[in-house]
This record gives sequence, C-alpha cells and structure tokens, in this order.
Amino acid sequence: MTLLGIAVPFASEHTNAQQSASVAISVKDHHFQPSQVSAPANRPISIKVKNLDATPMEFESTSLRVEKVIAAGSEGVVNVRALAPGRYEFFDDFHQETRGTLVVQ
Ligand SMILES: [Cu+2]
Repeated sequence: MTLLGIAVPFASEHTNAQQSASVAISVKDHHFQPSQVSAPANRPISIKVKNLDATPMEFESTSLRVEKVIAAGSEGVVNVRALAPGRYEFFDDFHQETRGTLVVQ
C-alpha cells in the first residue's frame, strides 16, 4: 500500500508525454483477471496488482524485468519503463501456470 503514495507524485512531476499509464489486474484462484491487459507504448506503466487469493504470489516478468511479491489479500504496484509496442508475458513465480500478457500498442 505504501507504494501507491509513491506512484502518484512520480507521475505528476513529469510532463504529459512521460506521464505513466495505469493498468489494473487481479489474481483469483491462481488466474489473472483479465489475463490480457493493454497499455500505451512509449510511456512508463504502473501496473496495480491485486491478490485476491489466500496465498502470496509473485508478479514476475522476464521481458519486463520485474518481480514483486504480493501478500495474500493484498495489492502492490509494479512500475515498468516506457515500452515499445509488443506483447510482454508475465506470470506468478509461485504458481507458474498462472500467466498473463501485457499488450503494448
Ligand atoms: Cu521470482
């Protein structure tokens, strides 16, 4: 939850062109909901991940170079750099069958 307070001033200190885009995703019964999310290219992206399960998960992506543990029933924000258009896979490192895709366009 403390990361939410950091994300807002970070976004407001930048120009419109660099302002971060936000996407939200949940994990329930070890499935990402939705399993595919879209975000604009060439802008930093703030991914809000809500873990609705009773077990911790680790949001991880090799192509995005991020990983973040999110406790059971908790939420976290994963910030990624501005990206070129493409499809970026992510998964729960604690339950690797739990997979999703970030579509940047
Ligand atoms: Cu990991």
